[in-house]
Amino acid sequence: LTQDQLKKIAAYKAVEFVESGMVLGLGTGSTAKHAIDRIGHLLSQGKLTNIIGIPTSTKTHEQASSLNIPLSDLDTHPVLDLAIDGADEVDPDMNLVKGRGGSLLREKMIEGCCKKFIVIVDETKLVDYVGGSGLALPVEVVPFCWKFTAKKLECMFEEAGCVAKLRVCCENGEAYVTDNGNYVVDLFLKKCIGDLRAAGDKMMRVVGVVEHGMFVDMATTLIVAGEFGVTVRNK
Ligand code: DER
Repeated sequence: LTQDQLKKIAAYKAVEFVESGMVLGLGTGSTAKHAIDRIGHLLSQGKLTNIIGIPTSTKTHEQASSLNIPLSDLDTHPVLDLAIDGADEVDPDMNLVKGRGGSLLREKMIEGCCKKFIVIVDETKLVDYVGGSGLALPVEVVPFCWKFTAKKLECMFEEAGCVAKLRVCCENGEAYVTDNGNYVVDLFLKKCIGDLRAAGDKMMRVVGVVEHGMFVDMATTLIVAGEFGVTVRNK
């Protein structure tokens, strides 16, 4: 099975938890895309009714609109029944790294308001500890003096061998701009940063930081698709 087929299996499994009448947080990324496609299909078949979607990005908003999923926002629905979203990394305590798709702020806002947050991944996303994969730990920052903010973050996690890099659009080398008009500084860590909540709180004290991509103690259910099948684990 390819990675995308595994993502689809995990996504479809998560949609089994969707009930008619729910207000749903719709995630962003290639795994969540499969879940949104599935929800749209079940709505078109009348197998699901009265669903309201709260999209976590303009990209998801466009996909859900094209599938005729009724959409709304947090101002209208401050409490959601269920959110389904992917993740870049998942540790044994179901803490996540998210944001490599650039949508972490709206994802964290929306997924923080859900009674249930189902994370859907293929097995390659499982890690022993967050930030240890050597891949990006995204931090959304204001564009104003982003270098100053990036340097502050780099120094803050010096003992973890932190290197901060501005995320650029591959095409033109320009800074990537989020749906919220901010930049993303990716932190590359060589060692574990210890207590994730404490590390996240430290990051948030840097004034130019808007939000970080560690989702600590937010997921309630983890669905993993691997070569030996799909597992569902509740927190
Ligand atoms: O950017 C994000 O937060 C995405 O949800 C990401 O974490 C998962 O993306 P993927 O499903 O394309 O791997």
